[in-house]
Amino acid sequence: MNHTLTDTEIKRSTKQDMFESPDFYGIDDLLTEEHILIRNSVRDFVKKEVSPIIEDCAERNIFPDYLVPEFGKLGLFGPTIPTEYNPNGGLDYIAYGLMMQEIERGDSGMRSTVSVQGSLVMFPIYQFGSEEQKKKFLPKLASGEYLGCFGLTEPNHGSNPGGMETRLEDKGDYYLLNGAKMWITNSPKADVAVVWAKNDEGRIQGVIVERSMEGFTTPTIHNKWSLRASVTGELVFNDVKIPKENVLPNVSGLRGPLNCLDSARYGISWGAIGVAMDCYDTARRYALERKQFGRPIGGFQLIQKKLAEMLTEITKAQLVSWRLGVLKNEGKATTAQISLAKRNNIEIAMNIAREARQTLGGMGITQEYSIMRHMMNLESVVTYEGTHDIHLLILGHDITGIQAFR
Ligand code: TGC
Ligand code: FAD
Repeated sequence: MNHTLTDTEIKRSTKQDMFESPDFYGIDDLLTEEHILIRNSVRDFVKKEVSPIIEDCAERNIFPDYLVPEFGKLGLFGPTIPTEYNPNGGLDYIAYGLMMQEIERGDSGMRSTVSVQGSLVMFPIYQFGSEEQKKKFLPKLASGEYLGCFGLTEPNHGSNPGGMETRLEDKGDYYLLNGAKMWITNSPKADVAVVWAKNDEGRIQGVIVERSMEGFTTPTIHNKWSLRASVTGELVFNDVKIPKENVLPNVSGLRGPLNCLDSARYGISWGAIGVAMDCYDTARRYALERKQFGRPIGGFQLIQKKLAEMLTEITKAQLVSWRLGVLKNEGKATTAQISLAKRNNIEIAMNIAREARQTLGGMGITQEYSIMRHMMNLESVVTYEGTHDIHLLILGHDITGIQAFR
């Protein structure tokens, strides 16, 4: 990746990140030593490298791209992919979830970069790619030498990706790609894009588009109030010649991209817990320090109600994601179960962020604290990877057997 930033160009805060995670039901006892080690190493990294720079990045709308190889060194990219293709891989889905929890505790935009790279770029190449594609792309994506993006959403097709208009025409020796994708995380910086397009028969196929291909551009989307430390853009294909060896050979149909989304949505369910924990921890500390009417506000029943309800919802969400991780490890997690976890955990994170912000009074709207940034980020998280209502409809379909999408 072509880095445009160094860490010296970003203002580092000297404020220490004191985060401590709540573990009210002893969930740590359900984890292995390796899980805890991984969780703690990502937590330490976030405290040292993300928390000090993230407010400045979010304020100035800067993607700290110099962190991408650092994420690679930490093993955040594609941790469940076998070590044959990812030297840091071979881990289970609980380890992956804990990584997403910790990185999103720092910032949802950082988790976006990581989950797109791992679940939406490396996963489809690993799951549906040829041996040559796996060897060519996976090690570079795992190390962060390459940054990837995932192109499914189009200007006219968001919740309904099956209606996509991007076309892949067979020209004999090669394919020709035409169309556009919208709202693509990482796209302006990406070296490779996994793109979903319809072939001559109208079937959806996945292709690996490389930065150097003529006719391929990635304009940045500006003026976001959310995920400001993440970079989002378009993918525009104007007669892009795609070599036949860049088509993912082992999948066709919407199940290709939706299968990748299952993995990314699972990670988001853990990431949302990270955000909720950060907001709760900030509110708890503040409530013990801030005095009004001659005593800490944490002594007032209404503040205690907020904190007690936050802890209750975090604990329930932790149990949901942990159990879902076990089901994923056993290959049993269903799309509807994943929808329940993504939907629930983002909703509780949004509620907790709002209550935590109010606990801080006026200070809650400042950059001194992470809560307002998290609140703004969650507006994207509740929208991407399937909106809140789409996940409700996936659950409704599962419960009744009746599709209510159309
Ligand atoms: P439907 O008819 O239900 O299904 C079409 C085909 O797909 C199969 N299928 C799945 N396969 C694997 N995994 C799943 N989760 C699957 N869900 C469905 C299904 O069996 C069928 O197969 P076949 O062989 O019969 O064709 O599809 P539909 O067109 O009715 O749509 C269903 C719906 C609305 C649930 C789906 O399209 C959907 O999930 N929409 C939301 C779109 C979405 O989530 N987009 C995300 C874009 S990527 C993104 O946001 C990245 S942000 C990353 C970040 O920054 O973190
Ligand atoms: P629409 O589909 O137009 O939905 C608008 C509203 O209508 C929503 O409330 C929705 O719930 C509702 N709605 C739609 N259909 C129905 C229905 N059948 N019944 C009831 N209500 C319905 N996409 C990618 O492919 N790759 C990425 O990397 C990526 N990154 C993103 C990053 C950010 C910051 C954001 C904001 C989005 C990103 N997306 C990405 C796109 C994201 O997945 C879409 O925004 C999302 O799927 C919703 O699509 P839409 O925005 O077109 O909304």
